[in-house]
Formats: sequence, structure tokens, C-alpha cells
Amino acid sequence: MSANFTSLKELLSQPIQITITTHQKPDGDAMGSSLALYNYLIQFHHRVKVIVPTEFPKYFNWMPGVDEILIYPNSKIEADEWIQSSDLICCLDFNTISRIHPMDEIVKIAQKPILLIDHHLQPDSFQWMFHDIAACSTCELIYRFIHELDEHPSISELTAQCIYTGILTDTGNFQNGATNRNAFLIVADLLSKGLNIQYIQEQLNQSSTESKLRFLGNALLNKLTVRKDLGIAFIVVDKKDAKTYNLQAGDTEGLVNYPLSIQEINISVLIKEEREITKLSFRSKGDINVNDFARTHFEGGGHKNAAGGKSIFPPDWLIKKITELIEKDKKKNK
Ligand SMILES: [Mn+2]
Repeated sequence: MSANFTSLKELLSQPIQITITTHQKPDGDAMGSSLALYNYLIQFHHRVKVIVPTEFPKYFNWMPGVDEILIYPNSKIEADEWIQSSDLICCLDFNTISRIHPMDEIVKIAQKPILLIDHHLQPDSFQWMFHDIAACSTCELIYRFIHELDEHPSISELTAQCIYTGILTDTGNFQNGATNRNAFLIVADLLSKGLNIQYIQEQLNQSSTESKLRFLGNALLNKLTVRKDLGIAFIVVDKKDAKTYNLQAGDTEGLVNYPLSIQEINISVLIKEEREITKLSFRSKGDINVNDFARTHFEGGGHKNAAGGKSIFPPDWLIKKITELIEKDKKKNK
């Protein structure tokens, strides 16, 4: 352990009050890493709360510790008080403090020591950083962090379930470019802690609804634009879809990956119209860097093969704009 982490270990050597937080619209890795660290730390009588900046999808409701989570906008007074009397704030699965808006303000005001555990590119600087872009998920880093604290840590079955959830979802079921050797090594160890893979599969991938499945069907049949000549495909989700299919938090998760199953398609873009803004998700194959693309043009970023962004323009305009950018890029590289 580096000298840097010795001071953190010291801080954790007696029970303290801890806030764990993660990015807006938490995904499997955000939920998994937060609840894994929560379940691990409470074993040592720390007072720990997971506080998330926005709602999370219902399909995470089975996760151990989920009932104790505070959703910031619904519990602002309690959350503000908790954060201000915390001894440590753990920021998981995001690289810049604006990703926890509207919680960012109180975290800045509170001026507490911050531990960042994350695998996104180009993170801001914090007191303690446990950061590695080669990690398949923040859950991989939680597993490694726990081993930094204790060479032979006690990882319960509940903690194992949470770590597995993040590894499974961020690697796209061990299939995308983030998948690494550690993913398999860690899961092998988690199996020895009592992890039941079939149980997690039922919770995550076999608990959908009819309307969500029909939404997927409609999106692929009617809302998909394919430009094989440019290697790019778009799926649009507009406000009408949200109403027709009663879309809930997380219901478009994974949709952006489908177009990449087409042989000629190397970049997939999901364009989602929200109340005041249009959200973009990018996925790519191989060496194509959508992190740079999202950063340069759409105030976003993330990973090389998976990034997000936003715009004030409507979906039609964005398809035109992105198509132009790709065409220009293609000409330049000729
Ligand atoms: Mn992640």
C-alpha cells in the first residue's frame, strides 16, 4: 500500500461516518460498487449511507442493502446532514463531480476528504484516488481496494453479489472490450464466497416486463437508422416512446449495443429525447474511440468503446450532425 493509502487506512481503523455516492442514473456497476463497499464497510461498525443523485432502475431492487439507499432529491435534508457530518466521502464509478448533480453542491460545500474509486478516463483530482482505466469495472476496483485494506478480507456472499453485478454489467456479460483477466479471476474467487450466478441472472436478465420487450421490438423495427457505408447506426427514443411504453429509469439500458451486432456497423448511437435535453450514448468496436468523439462534440466522455454525451438539439438534427462529422473524418483519413 502506498504512503498515500496509509493515511486512509488509518482513518478507517476505527468506526467513522461514511457517505458513498455514485453517478446519476446509476447502472449495474454504480449500484454494485456502492453496495459492495457498503456491505463490506458495515462489517466494521462504520456508519455508512449510500446516497445516489437520482432514481435507479427497479430491477436493482433485489440488491443487498438497497432499502437503505437515500435518493438525494427525495431526502435532501437528511442527506445534506449526513454528508456534512461524514468523515469520508467515497465517490464511485465517475470521474468528475458534476456527475452527481444535484448532490455536487453539498459535497463541495462539506469539504470532506474524498476517496475516488473509478475506471473512467481523465478523472478530476481527489484526496485519495484508486483509479485504473484498465479495470473492467469499478466493481473490479472495489475488490482490489478491499484487498489493499486487508490482505485476507472477509467478503460475504452479499458483497460478492454486488461485485459480480458490476463486473457482469460493465463487461456486457463478459463480452465487450472492457472484459479482462481480472474479471474472471475475481468471479472465480467470488464463487468460493457463495456467489450464485444463476440467482443474479434471474434478477438482472429475466425480470423484464412485456411493455419493455415490445418497446425493444419497436425500437429495432421502426427507430433504427443504418448507414453501412459509414459504419454507423442510430436508434432514436423520443418523448412519445417514453409515454407509449411507460418507460422507467434504466429501460433503455443495453439498447445501444444491438446495432453493433451488424457486421458492417462499428459505431452505434442511441439518441434519447428527454424533457429539456437530448442524451446520447455511443458504443464502438475495436480501436474506434467514442470517448474522444463524445468529449469533443457533445460535452461527454466515458471509455474508449462506451461513452455518453448531451445536446440541446433534437434527434433529427443530431443524426445529420453526427453523419456529417463521420463523413468528414472518413474523407480526412482517406
Ligand atoms: Mn463502470
